[in-house]
Amino acid sequence: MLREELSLAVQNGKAKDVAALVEQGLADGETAQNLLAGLLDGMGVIGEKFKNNEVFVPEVLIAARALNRGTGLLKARLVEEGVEPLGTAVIGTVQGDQHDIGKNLVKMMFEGAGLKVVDLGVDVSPDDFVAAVQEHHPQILGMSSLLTTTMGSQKDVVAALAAAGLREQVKIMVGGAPVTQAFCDEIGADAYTADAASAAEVAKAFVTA
Ligand code: B1M
Repeated sequence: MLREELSLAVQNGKAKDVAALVEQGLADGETAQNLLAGLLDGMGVIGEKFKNNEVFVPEVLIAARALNRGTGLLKARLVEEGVEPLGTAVIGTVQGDQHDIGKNLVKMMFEGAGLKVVDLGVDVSPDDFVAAVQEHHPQILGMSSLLTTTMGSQKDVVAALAAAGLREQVKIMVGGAPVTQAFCDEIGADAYTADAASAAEVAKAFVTA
């Protein structure tokens, strides 16, 4: 019941209601894990609707803000309960590219799917992607490019990972408006998805395989 209420509050982007429900749940002795499940259910529904063009970027951002309010309150308790993230993803917008709205959506959807995300931000060089893989040992490396002039940097990152002997340690996911499945295949990445919700589904499948 509370799980459904939490899910609906996230879907409706009601951050205050999410906070109140989480606090009520914790006071009533609910586990943080169960409360988190309600939050993730809500983001799952939004992700699906976003994919089907039933909701758009603003609704996703508002739902994500509500989700983050809830996970912020649960963080300490989840650590106490020993809840581990499903896996880790390092993501960033490639070198020369400042666009981050799509990348931020991917981050939110990844977090909504239960992944820990290390966000490298924008204008990330191949060396910085490599360093992040060495430091965080992610299962997933996600790159976003919005410019035809920067998408080639995704290829450089794949090559830099190979040169560092790290290529087989991560699944490389690519996306962004000019990126296509054919380009993904050409540069030797592991997955292309057209939208953030599909990216989260694929990432979850990779880490739970
Ligand atoms: Co720029 N821009 N921009 N821009 N901008 C575009 C991309 C452009 C198509 C506009 C146009 O000319 N029609 C064009 C690119 C042309 C091209 O290369 N083919 C362009 C240009 C040229 C430029 C500048 C060069 C302009 C200039 O200065 N002359 C400049 C470049 C700066 C730089 O990066 N070095 C520039 C700057 C900017 C702003 C800073 C003003 C701003 C960015 C603000 C920001 O991001 N914080 C901006 C914006 C907002 C846009 C448009 C209008 C919107 C992009 C966007 O956020 N879309 C865009 C035109 C348009 O698309 N209508 C445009 C919404 C977002 C949710 O979509 O990021 O595609 P998107 O993400 C999608 C999918 O692609 C996917 O998931 C999301 C949906 O769920 N996805 C992934 C994204 N990453 C993924 C990763 C994955 C999987 C899926 O796996 C890891």
